[in-house]
Amino acid sequence: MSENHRELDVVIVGAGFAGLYMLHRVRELGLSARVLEAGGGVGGTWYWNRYPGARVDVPSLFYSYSFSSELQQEWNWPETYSAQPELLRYAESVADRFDLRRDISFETTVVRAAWDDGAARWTIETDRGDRVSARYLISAAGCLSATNVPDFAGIESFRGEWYHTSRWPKEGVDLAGKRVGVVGTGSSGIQAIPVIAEQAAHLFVFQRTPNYSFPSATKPMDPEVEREWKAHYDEHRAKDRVSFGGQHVEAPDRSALDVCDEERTRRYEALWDQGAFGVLQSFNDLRTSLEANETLAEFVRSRIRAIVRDPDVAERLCPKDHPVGTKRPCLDVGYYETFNRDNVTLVDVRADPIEEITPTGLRTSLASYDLDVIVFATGFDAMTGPLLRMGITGRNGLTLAEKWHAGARTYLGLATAEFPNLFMVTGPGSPSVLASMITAIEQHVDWIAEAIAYIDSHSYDVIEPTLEAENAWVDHVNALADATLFRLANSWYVGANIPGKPRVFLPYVGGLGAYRARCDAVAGNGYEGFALR
Ligand code: N01
Repeated sequence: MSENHRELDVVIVGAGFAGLYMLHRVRELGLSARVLEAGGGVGGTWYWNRYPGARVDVPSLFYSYSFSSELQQEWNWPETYSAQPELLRYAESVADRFDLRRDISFETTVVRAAWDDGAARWTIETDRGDRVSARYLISAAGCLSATNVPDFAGIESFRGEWYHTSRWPKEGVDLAGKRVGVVGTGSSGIQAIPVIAEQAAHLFVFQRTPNYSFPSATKPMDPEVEREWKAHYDEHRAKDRVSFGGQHVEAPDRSALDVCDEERTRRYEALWDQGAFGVLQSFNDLRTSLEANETLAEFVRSRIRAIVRDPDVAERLCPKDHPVGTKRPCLDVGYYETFNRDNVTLVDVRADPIEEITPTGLRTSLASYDLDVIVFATGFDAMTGPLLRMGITGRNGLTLAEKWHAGARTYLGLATAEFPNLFMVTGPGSPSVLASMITAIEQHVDWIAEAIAYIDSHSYDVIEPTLEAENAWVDHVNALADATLFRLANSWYVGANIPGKPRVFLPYVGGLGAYRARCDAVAGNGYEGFALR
């Protein structure tokens, strides 16, 4: 970072979809800004997650920026659900189109950020020894960017290669003829396993919790569909912005318990065959009634039993410990079918836990497995991890880790009391991961840009939520989550995947449309719930 960047209006952390658009917006306000990005290029999630089979689970006509009409008209998506290389190409093209790279420092990780109340500025330090001062600090570090590699004993002794799915080497990994172990069966594992099985000599899948996975609906883009969509893009986007999940779908109006078994199964079958998450929208009480939810859960199990030939393996793949949809559901291309291959072995590490990594592979309580490569598809310290790893200190030396010791507390998922002029794009307490991410990102970035414009035009220096507003928001987020089945799962939504992490439901379940209305009302009422100085 050069000298002349040391006194800035804004520092943005992360050059994924959130950071790129945030930079574009603050530049439009005439502010000086710098993006600090740990990776060697733009793209965030799609820069890091290069594992085999990585693909978005939202249709690309939705999962794309809406802020530039020219961009959305000119970009052509070759597939309905894009694979990682195409999404990375898109992010790179956006960075070039809006000339964003000149304000981004790559391979630069924030290690400390401290608020100076007297100067009303943040001082940000990086692993390269930079020290930069900014009026605003904006985290665009993402919800799923803090990698989780479990603390397995003996990992340093392993003589083969090991990788985490979200730190997959750019040049790829040659798995041909190798004995490969994949630990983890979340979205990443479920996408990678079928592709790895085709390459490896033998694949061992170490599964702790079986997951519900639906067939992906990905296919080549029909040019006619794309043309029609683009002709009405603004109308589609307008509906998406006020929808529940950032992607407009007709809301179901019937309970799963109000129809007979045959009709219910017919509906599940039809929506399952269409692929993607449509089946989760079959009825209106699948998220709130355990009895209704169990009808869909049992339907998914019946599909698994129909696909997987070995009944014992099928049974071990059937999720039974959590309601369907309460962990992030997965989309796959041939996941369950993979277990019919002769070169694939499923190991149940709930019944037979991993004891240690050995020089030659992995040892469970009952057996040893010789492996050349171990792939950890073990997920992330979600939502709070990226923020806490930045070493943020607010007013009076209070660290974010201290403030959030019992769980994240924010106002609107955008800001937190005692940390003035800090904004979070898709922070804990906002719809974020429960919505289509780019739609959620655009809403947050626009709101933050408008808040900064308001502060500057009213000659304020500082914006910070009141404790009262924050407490009320946290109570609201919890009350909404309590009315759903989400809390019944040991998911990363509640931090259950990270030993010692406080169990708090992190996203806002009220829907993006309702959330947007609330944020707009807050701004319309002169930033109600915020103290402006
Ligand atoms: O991570 P996960 P992910 N021993 O946390 C297991 C998004 N995403 O990277 O369930 C043994 O879901 C763990 O087991 P358990 C999406 O939002 C999207 O797969 O904790 N196993 C689990 O099976 C997704 O939800 C896309 O019992 C251990 C797995 O590792 C989120 O990212 C694609 C273990 C981790 O699953 C995270 O997905 C990919 C241990 N010590 C990701 N620790 C798409 O758009 C963990 N596990 C399609």
